[in-house]
Amino acid sequence: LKAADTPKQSSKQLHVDSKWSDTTPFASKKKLQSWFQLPDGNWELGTTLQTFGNESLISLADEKVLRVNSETLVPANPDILDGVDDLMQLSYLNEPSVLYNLQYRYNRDMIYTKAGPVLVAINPFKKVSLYGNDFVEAYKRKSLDSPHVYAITDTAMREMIRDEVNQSIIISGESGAGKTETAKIAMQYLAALGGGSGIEKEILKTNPILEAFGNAKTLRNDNSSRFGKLIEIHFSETGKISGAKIQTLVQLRSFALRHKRFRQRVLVNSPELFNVQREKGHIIFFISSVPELQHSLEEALDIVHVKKEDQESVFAMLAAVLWLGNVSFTVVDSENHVEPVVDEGLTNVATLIGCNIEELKLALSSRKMRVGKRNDTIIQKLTLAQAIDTRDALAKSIYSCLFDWLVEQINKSLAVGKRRTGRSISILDIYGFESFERNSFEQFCINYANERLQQHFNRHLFKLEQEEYIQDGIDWAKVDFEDNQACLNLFEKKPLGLQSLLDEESTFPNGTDLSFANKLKQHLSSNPCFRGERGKAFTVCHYAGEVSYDTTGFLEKNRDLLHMDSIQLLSSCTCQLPQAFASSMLVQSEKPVVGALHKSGGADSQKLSVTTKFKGQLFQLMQRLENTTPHFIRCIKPNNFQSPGSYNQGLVLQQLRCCGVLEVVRISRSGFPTRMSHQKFARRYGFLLLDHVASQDPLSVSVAILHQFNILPEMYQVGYTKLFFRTGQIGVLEDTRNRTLHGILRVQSCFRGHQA
Ligand code: AOV
Ligand code: MG
Repeated sequence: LKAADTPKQSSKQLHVDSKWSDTTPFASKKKLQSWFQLPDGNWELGTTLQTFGNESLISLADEKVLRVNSETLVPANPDILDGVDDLMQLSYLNEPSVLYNLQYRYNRDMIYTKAGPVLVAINPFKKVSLYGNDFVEAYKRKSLDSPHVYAITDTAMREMIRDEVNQSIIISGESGAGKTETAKIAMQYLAALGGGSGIEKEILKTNPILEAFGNAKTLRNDNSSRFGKLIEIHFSETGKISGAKIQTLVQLRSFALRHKRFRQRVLVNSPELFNVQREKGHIIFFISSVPELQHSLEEALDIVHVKKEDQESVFAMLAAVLWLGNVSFTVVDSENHVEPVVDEGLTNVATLIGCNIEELKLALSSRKMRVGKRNDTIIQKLTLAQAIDTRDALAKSIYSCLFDWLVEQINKSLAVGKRRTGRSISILDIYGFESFERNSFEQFCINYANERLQQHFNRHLFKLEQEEYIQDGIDWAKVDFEDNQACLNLFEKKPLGLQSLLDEESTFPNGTDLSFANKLKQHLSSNPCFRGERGKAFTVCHYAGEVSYDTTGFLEKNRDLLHMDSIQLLSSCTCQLPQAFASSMLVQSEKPVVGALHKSGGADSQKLSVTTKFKGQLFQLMQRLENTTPHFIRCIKPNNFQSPGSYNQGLVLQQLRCCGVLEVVRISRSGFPTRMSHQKFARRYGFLLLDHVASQDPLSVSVAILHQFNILPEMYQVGYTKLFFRTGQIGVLEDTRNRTLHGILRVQSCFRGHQA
């Protein structure tokens, strides 16, 4: 608090004043209060007892009195603003005030709050009674208008019909923050509003299917999606759902199937089989071990018209992937060459994919190579490490193909009919920005995607703000705005950007993670968003903060090689799915490259690099979003234990930064975030005028107030219908208003005392 804002009173008077504060309806118990940051990072409300020079004496809740530098104090909002349902209503839009407001609401099970155009959703980690038919009805009839996923979905629906423009609902947030649940809640609302044809039931059933195959149990979330998803829901002219289309973003999955002993033989219906645990910190898919879920999965597959026999094949492929993980090898010579052990695992894989057991053994333990001028084929035996990599690459490829195949089947079933209107609402559920102690290739891709989304978000907000200012005749040039284009350039620039350099290094036979890291330092060090670190690491300045990446494993993960031998094995299978997978793998391969490419000299299928594929899919996705009106939902995880009722300020703050909520606040702050109509302003503060104003129209009264209070011209703008203020300006007026009202009350009370 600036000294000028603080009424000069003795501590005795202050005591009297706070008593008043507690009993009068106009009271502002926090009028002398501000936020003080404790050493643990948490903020606490403190009362300023005295200010001298640049120091303040403050008392905290536990009656402790501290002498602090006044500049470290952050102003708190007046009481009347406790728990407002839009953060933009706060007079002081600082971090502790935002945190406090969200917590205030969260403690009362109000998990949704608006931050201007953005909906903030804090994961309750428990059932909250905010959903279901009654709520759907209430939002539909608009008898409820508190922030909610239903409300934002309703807006999207209305705007789609009113403006005839496609809409999108963009959900982001950390792992476990509630994105997938939120997406489902939005889908349920759409199904309730646009249902009728029956296709909405199919659409809702895509969730359990994709979750069964695309989710995994991780440290952060028991049901974590390992893929990004955009579902485009189409509507007929009458506003009924007519179909849908799903697009997924590369599954980012570290895959490590190691020697797990399964108790059961390959039986499609034995659920234990489909429960592979995490190992060495890597994540593997899992299908629930609960039989009912297995059953409901089959039911869901029925509903989206996956034929029974195809379902059998799906489970067979899944079992094959699992059994592959059980395949082990024995060393057969002094050069560490290996052969697969012929056991239950190996024979089951052969049976399940329909191949010859000898061919499977060969594919897992050797590599065909062409050598010499005559291109003679020789067979090279694999070492143990190579064989394990080959086995895991095969399992991973089959699994990825299986997932893509399922999405394709679902899309066929949900295909939009011929009489399409082209109107749609897309829901995007994407992994949010990640920053860990150690960040790898997965974070590199995820954070790049978020950087793109952030730009989309910024541009949209900027546009919205601009429209409102222009509508009210405000000088728009006074608002500054920062973009994250520089960081995107760092990733995307050709030939000297992070992605190009990674792809280039990945194709070099002698490229290593270290040589890649060195190349980055050599070419990018002048970029302000980049910093080389010691050894194999580098740091990127993202919009959400700095992230250091460890390049260990980057090249291998980016190459994602699969041997030609493995593809040939699949195409030789008698079962239909492996054959289809082999063809799609060949389509993906630009060209099968022979020899020389790889250190080991094997023939590998040179697929598009993962970075390139990821970027391609992301661009497609962004393109689809670009032509829509976006609505943003930011999911926040209040604690790391998936437990209800616990709110960790530091954790929430970090996410607010990462998901751009504080950026919204910043953008608004750089403009004129507080808006009040001429009428409201004149009504609220008019009584403070000392001089008579000739004209009583709201605009003249408003201007007179501004003059009387010496509000600096750069601190406000007068629009056609509203007054626009920089942050905090209204707070000053509110304080004076409150003080004056107290004064009046006190005089009245004294007067009454006299009379008595
Ligand atoms: P995510 O999608 O954001 O994580 P989920 O949507 O899977 O997170 O949510 C994680 C868990 O939080 C759920 O399984 C629920 O138990 C709980 N939860 C989330 N939202 C709600 C809600 N509105 N009401 C009650 N419980 C909720 V990840 O996919 O890991 O990035 O990769
Ligand atoms: Mg999810």
